[in-house]
Amino acid sequence: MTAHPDTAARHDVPQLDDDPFGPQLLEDPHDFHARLRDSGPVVHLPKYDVYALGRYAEVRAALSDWQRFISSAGVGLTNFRTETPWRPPSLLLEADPPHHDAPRAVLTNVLSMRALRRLREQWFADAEVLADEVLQRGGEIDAVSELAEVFPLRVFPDAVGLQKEGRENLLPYGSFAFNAFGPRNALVEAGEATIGAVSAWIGEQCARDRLAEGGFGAQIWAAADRGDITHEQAPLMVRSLLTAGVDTTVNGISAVLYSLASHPEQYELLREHPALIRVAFDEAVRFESPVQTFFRLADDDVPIGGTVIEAGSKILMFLGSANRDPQRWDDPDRFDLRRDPSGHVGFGFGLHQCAGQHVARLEAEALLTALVQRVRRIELTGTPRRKHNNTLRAWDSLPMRFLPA
Ligand code: HEM
Ligand code: OVM
Repeated sequence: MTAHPDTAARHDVPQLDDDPFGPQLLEDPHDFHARLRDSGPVVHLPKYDVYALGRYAEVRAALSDWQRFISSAGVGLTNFRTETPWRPPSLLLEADPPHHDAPRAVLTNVLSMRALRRLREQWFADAEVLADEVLQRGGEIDAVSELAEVFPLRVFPDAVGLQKEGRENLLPYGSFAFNAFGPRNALVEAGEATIGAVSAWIGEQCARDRLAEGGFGAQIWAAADRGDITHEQAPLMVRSLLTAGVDTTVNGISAVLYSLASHPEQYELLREHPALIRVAFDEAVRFESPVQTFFRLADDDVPIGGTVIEAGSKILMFLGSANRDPQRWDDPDRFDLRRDPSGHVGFGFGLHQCAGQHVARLEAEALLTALVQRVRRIELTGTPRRKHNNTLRAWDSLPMRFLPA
């Protein structure tokens, strides 16, 4: 199990005994992140025998160095070289060049800003309808179940070309997949009883004859017809959309709503300057980092920070910590629309940088545009509750009041 049997004997690497996947740190990781960054450029976590990167410079360097920090052994704790993954590996997320190249080129095209232009008008109209519905109900809602989950589920499955029936499987599938990047703790075990049926539904929807004409799914199959990818690859690429495309945006939208509700002066600034809407979403992705962590595997001995990460070791990159590294960001714990959040690693960086980031940004832009036009102020009316997930910084409930303009 250990890449280096003499783990405990190493004196050149700082160690932290914390469990980043335990309930305490999932509830609030920020103090741990600060200790991680302060301990050194690389820290050993004996609990899982992995190396941890918490500083912006090292996280970004690791994300950039796909030759030495590889993804094909899995980007979770499970080492695909020695353990069996819970499902066939992703052709995108869990692949290295050259295998990664063709699927990535196809998906980059299907989800490009240019390709999304045809969705913009409909998504903005859908957002207006939803915002009006919220206000008609009096504006007092749980922003998770009545807004952040509703909007992506109204627009994204239609854009993929999914049938209506069974869409309730999408959130549980994504939630399980993101938990499965962590250790097999209680969060994973809680999903195991139902994941078989949920996975079966997801698998069925990836077939060509299930996907409506013109959608992202059909476009992936069309790429196979052109020979850009094989027909065997197409269903697994559709599966990537169904895995990564919903829970991420739900928590991204939750993050920006929470950030604006808890920083009313920033919401006021946004209403005065709607041109800041896209900055607001990226600043929320930096500030909250809805995807907190991903792993790599060292394909070679890698010298880093005066020590050596041995070949075969797993490396845990803390995106959420890098995104609040005071060496990179002024006043990192402040949600501030006047800063330039670009360069954050909330969507990753380099070869594997989020293929769906334009989808996420368009969803958020549509929703925030509808809100700033209609809502004068967003208030928290109760205590927000986190939902623990091994990878996602998620919410169970965000009680809010939307005051009409
Ligand atoms: C990759 C975050 C939304 C599809 C990634 C990665 C991150 C990320 C951090 C990099 C993984 C790595 O380096 O190993 C997010 C966040 C989102 C979001 C924070 C929302 C706020 C989406 C959406 C889709 C999507 C909406 C699909 C429509 C993907 C895919 C990859 C990916 C397919 C793998 C790309 C590759 O390996 O080449 N995402 N994502 N994501 N994301 Fe997203
Ligand atoms: C995938 C994928 C990509 C990004 C994130 C993710 C569950 C999955 O290609 O299946 O998380």
